[in-house]
Amino acid sequence: MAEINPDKPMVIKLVYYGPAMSGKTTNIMLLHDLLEPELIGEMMTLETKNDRTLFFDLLPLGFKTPSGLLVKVKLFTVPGQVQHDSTRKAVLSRADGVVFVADSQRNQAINNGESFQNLADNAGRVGLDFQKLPLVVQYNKRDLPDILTEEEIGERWGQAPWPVIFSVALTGVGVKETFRQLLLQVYRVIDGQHSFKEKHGMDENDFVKAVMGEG
Ligand SMILES: Nc1nc2c(ncn2[C@@H]2O[C@H](COP(=O)(O)OP(=O)(O)OP(=O)(O)O)[C@@H](O)[C@H]2O)c(=O)[nH]1
Ligand SMILES: [Mg+2]
Repeated sequence: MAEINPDKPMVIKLVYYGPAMSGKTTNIMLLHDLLEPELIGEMMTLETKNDRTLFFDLLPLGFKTPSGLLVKVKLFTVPGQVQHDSTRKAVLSRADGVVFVADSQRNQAINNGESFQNLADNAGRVGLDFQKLPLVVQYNKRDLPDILTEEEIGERWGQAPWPVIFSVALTGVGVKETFRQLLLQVYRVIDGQHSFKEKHGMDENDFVKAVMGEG
C-alpha cells in the first residue's frame, strides 16, 4: 500500500487471478459496465489472442474523499494460461487484494487447485503475506451443466477464511457482490494502517459505495 501523502493519490491495486478461461476478464468488463464511480477510465486490454489474455487487463476507478484525498483503484487481471507465469507474478506484485476466479465446471477442478497453489506460491515470491492478503473466492460459470454443487464447494472451502461467491460473470450475476466483499476486506487493512476513518471521514460502507459509484 502506498503511503498517504495529501498531494499524491492513494493507489489501491486489486488483481483478478485464476486458471485460464475462468472468467477474469469478463468480471472486469462487467464491472466497467455496471459501476458508476466519480472517475472511471477506459478498460485497457493488453494483447489478446482468441479471447485469451496474454499480458493483462486494467480497469482504473477512483474517487475523492471528503478530506480531499484522491483514491485510485486499479483492477488488473492476470493471464491464466500456465505458461504466462512470469507475467502473473509481475501483475500480482504489490497487490492490495485478490479475487480468485475459479471455474465451476467439474473438469476444471484440477486447474482451479493448481492455479490457487500458484497464487499462494507467487504471493510468497513477490513478498506478499498470503495469510493477511484480502481475498475473495468466486466460483464462476454457475450457468453451465456439470458443475460442482454448492455443497461440494462448501466442503472444499468451508474451513478457509475467505468468502466464497457464486457467479455467472457473463450476465453479471455475483460480479458486484464479489467486488464488494473484496473492498470490505481492503478497507479494514487501509483503516488499520492509515486510520482512514479518522483522517478521511469514510467508514467501510462509504468507501465501498464511493469505489462502486453507489454514493
Ligand atoms: N457460460 C459462461 N461463460 C462464461 C462465464 N464467464 C465467462 N465466460 C466465458 O468464458 C470465456 C473465457 O472468459 P474470460 O473472461 O476471457 O476468461 P479469463 O479468465 O480472462 O481467461 P484468460 O485470459 O485466458 O486467463 C469467454 O468466452 C467468456 O465469455 C460464465 O459465467 N458463464
Ligand atoms: Mg483474461
